[in-house]
Amino acid sequence: MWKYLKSTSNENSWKEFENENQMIFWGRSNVGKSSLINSLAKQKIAKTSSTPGRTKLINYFLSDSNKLVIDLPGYGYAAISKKEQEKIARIIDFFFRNSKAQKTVCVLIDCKVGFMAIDIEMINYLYSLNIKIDVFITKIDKANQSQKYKVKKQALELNPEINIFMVSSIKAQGIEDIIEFYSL
Ligand SMILES: Nc1nc2c(ncn2[C@@H]2O[C@H](COP(=O)(O)OP(=O)(O)OP(=O)(O)O)[C@@H](O)[C@H]2O)c(=O)[nH]1
Ligand SMILES: [Mg+2]
Repeated sequence: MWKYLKSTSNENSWKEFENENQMIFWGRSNVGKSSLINSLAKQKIAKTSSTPGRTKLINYFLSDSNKLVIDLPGYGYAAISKKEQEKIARIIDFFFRNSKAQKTVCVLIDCKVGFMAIDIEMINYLYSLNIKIDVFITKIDKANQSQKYKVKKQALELNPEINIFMVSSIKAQGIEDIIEFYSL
């Protein structure tokens, strides 16, 4: 059984989890981060919404195998106030720059939309901090073959060795592969 640990906007919250091996979910707002966590957990443990900007805090969970899973607020959503966006960006940047924990950032990309300029910007930022990323292509239930092919190609152009997972949280496709690969 996965466990919900805490939701916080405290910029030092990560300090108590420094010894954990972390799996961090990040991506554009509304891409399906919280939904994927619920599918992996097989319970509604993370808050989701059809309105972008749902996750505003750093959310910590523990998987079945006691791996720390972190759900971050999404980026690229202009409709929350500039002040709030800046506050969120500052907390996330502080965390990425200072936490020395073993971490994999799973960058989620909507299969129908593909990589946008802001995704590339965030990925380059993570690379500049020497943080390893894997790519999760979401909402594959809504995409056609050519969209799937195109987004996979874009990911491989970024890095030919990158780990790519194709998922649908709604249809539970690709979920077991992720659980197995990350030993969740
Ligand atoms: N068709 C389809 N819709 C999905 C899938 N995963 C998520 N959604 C929908 O996408 C919307 C956003 O999902 P969330 O999981 O809240 O997205 P998020 O990335 O956590 O968004 P923020 O917290 O705002 O950053 C919801 O309406 C979900 O039902 C999927 O696999 N397929
Ligand atoms: Mg969310």
